[in-house]
Amino acid sequence: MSVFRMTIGNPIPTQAIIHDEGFSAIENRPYVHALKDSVVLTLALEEGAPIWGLGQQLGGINKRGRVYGAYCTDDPHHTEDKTTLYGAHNFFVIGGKKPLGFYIDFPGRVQYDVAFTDPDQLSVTISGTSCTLYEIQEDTVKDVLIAFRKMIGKPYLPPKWALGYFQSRWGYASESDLLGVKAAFETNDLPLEGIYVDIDYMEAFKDFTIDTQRYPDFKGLNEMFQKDNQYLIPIIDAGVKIEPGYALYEEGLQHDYFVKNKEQAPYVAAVWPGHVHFPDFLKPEVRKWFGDWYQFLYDLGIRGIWNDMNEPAIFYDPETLEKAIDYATSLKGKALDIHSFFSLGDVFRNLSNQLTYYETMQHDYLGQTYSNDTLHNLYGYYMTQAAYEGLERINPDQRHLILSRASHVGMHRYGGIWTGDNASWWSHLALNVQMMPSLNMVGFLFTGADTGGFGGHCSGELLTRWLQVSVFTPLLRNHSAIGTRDQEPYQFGQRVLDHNREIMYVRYRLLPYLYSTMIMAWEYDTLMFKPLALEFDDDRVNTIEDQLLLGDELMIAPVVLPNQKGRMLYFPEDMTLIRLKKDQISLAPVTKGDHFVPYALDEVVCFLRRNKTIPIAKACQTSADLDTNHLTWVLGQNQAATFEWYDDDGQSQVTSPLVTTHVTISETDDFQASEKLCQSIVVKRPE
Ligand code: MIG
Repeated sequence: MSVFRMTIGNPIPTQAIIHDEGFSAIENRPYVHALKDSVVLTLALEEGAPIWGLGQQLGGINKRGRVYGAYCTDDPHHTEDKTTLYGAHNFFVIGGKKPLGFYIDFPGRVQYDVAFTDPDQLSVTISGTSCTLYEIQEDTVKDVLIAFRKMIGKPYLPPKWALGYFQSRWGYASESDLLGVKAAFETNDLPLEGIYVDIDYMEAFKDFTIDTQRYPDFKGLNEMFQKDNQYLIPIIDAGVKIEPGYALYEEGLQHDYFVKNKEQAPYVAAVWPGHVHFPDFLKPEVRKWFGDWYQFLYDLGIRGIWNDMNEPAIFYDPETLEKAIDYATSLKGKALDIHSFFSLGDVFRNLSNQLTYYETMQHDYLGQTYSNDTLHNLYGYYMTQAAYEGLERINPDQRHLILSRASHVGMHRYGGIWTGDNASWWSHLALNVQMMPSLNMVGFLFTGADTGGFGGHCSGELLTRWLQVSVFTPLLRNHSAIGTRDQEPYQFGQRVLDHNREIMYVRYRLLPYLYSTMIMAWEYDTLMFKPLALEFDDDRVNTIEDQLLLGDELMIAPVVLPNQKGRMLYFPEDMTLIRLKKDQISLAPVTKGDHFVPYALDEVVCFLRRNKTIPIAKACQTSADLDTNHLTWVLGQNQAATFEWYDDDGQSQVTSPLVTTHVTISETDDFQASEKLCQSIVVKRPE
């Protein structure tokens, strides 16, 4: 592996890169321009060379033709003109004959102009004078991706049950709401692995408290779920409510654990609980303290958590709000011209997440003081490290479910991410597909989007089509915002319910395959979801943005538009079409080229590559009921194939090298069903 490292100035350490053995130090590169307040990279692009990477971003798999920013931002309106989301992932690869990878190790704001202003140039603006730059040279894009993943270390792995179907909704207001959801899944014969429990469970939005009015016996409630092998996953927010007598607040104050303002007093901002302080997660002792608090939830039986608002999101700070109110007051009784009228609205509309808040916040990091703005992207990362290590101290032998909204490269070692507050829009379904490979490239394997969309009102058809996508992503969570149309799979009438049931059960049928594939991607530092262009050397595949490879075996090509009966797609080689339902598997050969493939609402369609086989389980209610001793192995257009299969108890720590089983399936095995070119066979699991 050829990695070159260039240190500019005196960079702030981020712990993103943890393996740097054998790297060559370089002094300079002609594309690096150190300016007064920034470092700018200008990279010439070959015509048509694709750009991969950048992690969580709007836009395509190929990043060309757009601007992007890396600055963790809570913006729930992911419209096309936006440039920043919740994560900051400064890794990209320029494809073409001699692929080049770059990682910009810098925790502040970075902006990318990827062949937008100039079609032949990629420029990066780093908002600071110090950073570490890594340049990765390999023969293929795939090798660059592997090299980068080796540099950043193995991803966090969730327990197997985290890959079950989870329901969620902001606004489940009480114990009876949660029990009602559980019962409705049972009555409607739908599998359910658990519920993500949003801020409504807390007392006045205070972390590590339970509202006992609405949840009189949270522990007992959790036990009711647990006896059916279901899990509750409560949310934790970054801000700690300022409230005398509240233990978390008092301890934080007493030990000087909160982020300061410029006067060295704890910084005050407002989020859900009203006025809050932010734990300074950049300090190890604060991570230890806050991490230990997860014990409160653990003792209630909780085995997974969900960290939110950790960009950190700020609704307003009291001083800025005061100024806004003063401004409004100064206009009182005046006849407003159009400018003052609009500025009045803007003053309030723009109160959230202002740059000045982050400039005011002061961290104590590695013995130095930094304003949050200069290392903004590390905050959620270290909050999630605190959660991971806290749970690890409580139970080192088990994996826990850990999900975070904000992220940075390096955080992938401590938790997964969901893609934040998307909307119930068809375009966001397409975006979900496009984002998966890029998230894998920067180390996130346990990831997925809010199925059905978070904001806005979902239609039955959109939810069904979305389930057909999420059925393949490790995180499968139907989540929606308070005030939007109810979005549980049974809220759209009998027909939609019947469709959703088929698909949700298929998730469990695919679980042995998905679990193995995720952990294999962990072991080999590869992508679980790959753009087709990484595997096929064919001009057509370079432009495909709505089909992906999943593991080494499957291609997926979901329907992401309304009112469709199927879709056109391109087969880069002969494949086997697999149609899956709760109790059916049907197979058909497809030849290389373009074909229209019917895709109904009550099935899951995927395509098996040549000389491959995958296991399909029987449908079941939760991952605990999964029967991996009786699997149907689907064999494609070949007489035999071998699958490298990983499985375990689903919760013990995974260690490398993996112990895997090579399962060889051939035509001569015990056939259960057979068609001319494709067979579905049942084999027993090898001893
Ligand atoms: O300001 O906890 O992204 O999943 O439902 C909104 C309420 C705060 C944002 C999260 C979303 C969650 C919501 N939270």
